[in-house]
Amino acid sequence: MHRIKFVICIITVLSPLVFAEQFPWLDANYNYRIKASVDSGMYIRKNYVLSVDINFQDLLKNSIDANHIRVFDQETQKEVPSIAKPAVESGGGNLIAWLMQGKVEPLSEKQYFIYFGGSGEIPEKSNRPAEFNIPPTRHNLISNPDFEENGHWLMEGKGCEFSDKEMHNGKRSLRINNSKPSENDCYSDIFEMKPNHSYLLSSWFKVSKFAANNDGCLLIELTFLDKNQKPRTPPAEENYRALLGLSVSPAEEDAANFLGKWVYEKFTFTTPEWVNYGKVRLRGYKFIGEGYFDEIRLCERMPEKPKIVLGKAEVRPGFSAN
Ligand SMILES: [Ca+2]
Repeated sequence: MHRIKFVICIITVLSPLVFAEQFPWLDANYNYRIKASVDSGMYIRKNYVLSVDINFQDLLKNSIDANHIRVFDQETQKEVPSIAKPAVESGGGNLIAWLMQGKVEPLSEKQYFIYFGGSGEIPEKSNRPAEFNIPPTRHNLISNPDFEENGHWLMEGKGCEFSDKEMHNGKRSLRINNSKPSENDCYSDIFEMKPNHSYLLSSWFKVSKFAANNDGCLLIELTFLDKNQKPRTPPAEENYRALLGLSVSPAEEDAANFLGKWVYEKFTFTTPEWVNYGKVRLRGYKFIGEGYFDEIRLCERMPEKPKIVLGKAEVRPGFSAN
C-alpha cells in the first residue's frame, strides 16, 4: 500500500476565459480546462495527492457538475485519478485533488489540465485506486465556526448575538453591535493546539455601519493557553496570542472598500513551545458600530509542499457558451 500525503494549495482563479492554444484538447467531452503547472518542491514525492481550489461559480457565472471534473497528465495524455468536492476554506468553489502518480524527483515540473463543464455523456470514473480517498479537509479547530447552530460561543454583552440579518455562508453570522468601544465580547470553546506548529487563521468580516469618531477594528483575538489551559501575558511571555482583524477607521480613505461588504482576512503564525490549547475572542476593539463575523477557520498548516500555478480557463475551440 502506498503511503499518500496530501497537500492543499489554495488559488483563486478569476481570470477571464481565453481560447485554447498550444496544447491539443485531450478530451472533447469537456468545454473548458485550466492548466495546472506543478513544481514538485524539495522532496521526492510518491503518489502524492495534489489539490487546488477553483471557484467555478465565479469563473463561469454558473455552477457545474462536480462529477464532471477530470484531470489529465499533459505528458502521458492520460486521465489521472481525481476527485472534486466542495471546498472548505475558499468561501465557495470546489476542491479538486488528483494523484501525481509514481515517484517524482525533487524540483521536477509537471503539467496537468483540469477539464470541466462537459456536455453530453461523460463516462463514470473508474480509475480511482482504492487507497485514494477524499483528502481529509484540514480540521477546523473552531466549533460552530459558521454560526449556523446554537452553542459553542459564550457571549458577553447585549450587543452580541447569532444573527440572520447578514451571512457570508449559510443563514447566520455572529453580530457585534457596539454602542461604545469594546463593549461586547464573544468567546469560543477551548480547543487543542500543538506547540511549535504553524496555523492559518482566517475569517470573513463585514462592517454594516460605524460611528464617525470610531477608530478601531473588528478583531479575532486568539489567546494561547498552556497545558493547564491558562494564558500567559507579557512580560512573562511576549508571544502569547495571535490577532486577526479588519481595521475600521473613517480616517482611511478606503472605508468604501469595506463598508457594507464581506471582506476576507487571513493570518499565519507559529505557536510557542508551551502552548497546548487555544481560545478565540471576537470583539469590536475600540469599535463603535455594527459588525459581523462568519466562516472562521483555524487550521494547522501543512509542511513544505509542491507549488501549483493555475493558468487561465480555456474554452474548447469550436464551443460557444452562448
Ligand atoms: Ca454562516
